[in-house]
Amino acid sequence: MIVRVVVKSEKVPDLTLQPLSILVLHGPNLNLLGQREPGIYGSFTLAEINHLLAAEGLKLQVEVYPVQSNHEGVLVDTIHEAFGKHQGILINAGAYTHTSVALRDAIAGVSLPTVEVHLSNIYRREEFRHHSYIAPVAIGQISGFGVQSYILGLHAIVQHLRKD
Ligand code: CA2
Repeated sequence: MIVRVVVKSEKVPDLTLQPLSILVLHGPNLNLLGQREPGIYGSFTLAEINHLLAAEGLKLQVEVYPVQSNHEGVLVDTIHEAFGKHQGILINAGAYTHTSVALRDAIAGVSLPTVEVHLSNIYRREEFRHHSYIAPVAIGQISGFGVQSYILGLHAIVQHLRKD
């Protein structure tokens, strides 16, 4: 599912800043956010999270390009297509975090800086969520801050890409 979110700013843009496009990848079941399990994942819907990211992107002068899929192969294809199109990836791979060598290889294959995010603190949950196949190929991981994990992750990737 591809959602285009347009937010307008009245701030004067800083023309010295490098224009950036960030792929935001949401993995399986994250389309259910806001409808079930608010105790674990909060009450924001995925559309609201994408809207918040677009608004934050506007402040940072970056375009965010959100994609959600429940299919591992679609996520792999989207990562491949990101090469040459986006400068970085913000990913919540959902349950594929803990299972997918294919996603890990795709991220390693495109060599795009990637930040892994999770709404919940995966280390405070079941043992099987403590291991991430993504973490070794990501520049960093943010876990446990609800929707703020995404906002912090966006700042982290932009900071990484714009560092001198
Ligand atoms: O905390 C996270 O962001 C997770 O990536 C969420 C995944 C989970 O498998 C990871 O271990 C941690 C699950 C996303 C499922 O989202 C739902 C939302 C509402 C209702 C049911 C599932």
